[in-house]
Amino acid sequence: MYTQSFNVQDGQAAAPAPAVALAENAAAQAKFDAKINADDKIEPQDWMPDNYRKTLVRQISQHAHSEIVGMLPEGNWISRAPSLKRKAILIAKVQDEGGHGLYLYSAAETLGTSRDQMLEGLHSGRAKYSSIFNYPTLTWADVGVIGWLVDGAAIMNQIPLCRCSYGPYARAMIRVCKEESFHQRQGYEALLVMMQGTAAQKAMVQDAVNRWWWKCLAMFGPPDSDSPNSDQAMRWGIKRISNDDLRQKFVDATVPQAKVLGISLPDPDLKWNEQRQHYDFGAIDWDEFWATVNGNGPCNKERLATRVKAHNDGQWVREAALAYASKHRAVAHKEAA
Ligand code: BYC
Repeated sequence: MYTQSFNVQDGQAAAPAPAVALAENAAAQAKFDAKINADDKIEPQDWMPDNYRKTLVRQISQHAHSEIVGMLPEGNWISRAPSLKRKAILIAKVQDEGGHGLYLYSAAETLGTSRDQMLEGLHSGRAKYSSIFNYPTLTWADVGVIGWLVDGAAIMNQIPLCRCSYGPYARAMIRVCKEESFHQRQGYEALLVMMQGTAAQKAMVQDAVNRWWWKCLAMFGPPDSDSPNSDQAMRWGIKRISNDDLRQKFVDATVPQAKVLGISLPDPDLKWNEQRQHYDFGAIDWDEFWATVNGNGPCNKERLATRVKAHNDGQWVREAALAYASKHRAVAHKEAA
């Protein structure tokens, strides 16, 4: 299990007197602030304020949970993919999402919270994961739309996280973003092919876009005015761009892609604003968003039940791995003796 300080030895000196401890804390805080102001990275062995650590564990573990729960809606289509090529691509994509979860759990573990603790939070329903994965994937077009829009929104949110002030998270995000970029393109390409197909295929794409568009806009989180965590996270360099600004960037980038695809986006208020040099868009249904975040979306219960079952079914694998490791340790001990 990782601790805050990898380099602290057992049997350290007794705790310093309160006045000394206060001065040490102030010096550590000043060093931390200087690093943040200089845009340097904070590393696991560095001193950090408790709330910085808590915020990171919250965000990174939620992110990790989102990746592994995010495997489920698309995983549903692996056995029904329309060709061998699409099946191979989808298997690779879903596997990548599992990998992202693992990098992110590892990054969060460097802050002193174990993977078991994080998974317990997910399985008990206490921890959050992205709202977007609580909606059903009704047709094959949903798989393409998830790649194009959901992964597209994820990249928009995650590119700035490559510059996050916490080193292990920032470094994990570099690899995640490279893979997400492939995910987005494969989704868009799958839709481009469907849009050259029959009228029924085109209608299927349009229907999937209609169902996912608003959910993707909500994915960026509540408006800045209702986002309790944003200000402090921005000051700490964890978040670099606000929820609303990312949402706007996503809309501006996606409208031209929709035109190339030949579909319409389901928003009568969507129009270019010459003065702002951005697209205006309609109101998001935040009541629906909060209901979903709070466990009452169409698939919340099913998603959690599937995750819990997968975890329980994997118990024997974890036990076997531990038994194998301890057997190896015993052999190594015997050889060294
Ligand atoms: N869903 O103060 P705010 C993926 C919560 S995975 C649920 O703005 P913050 C992919 C928020 O946690 C996509 N909850 O919070 C995988 C907070 O509640 P708590 C996941 C949400 O943290 C497979 C409260 O609302 N990406 O891309 O500053 C296949 C107030 O919000 C949501 C990440 O996790 C939501 N959509 O900002 C395909 C990226 N939005 O914790 C794709 C990393 C907000 O105070 N995370 N909440 O109880 C972030 O960038 C930030 O955490 C967020 C929220 C922008 C999501």
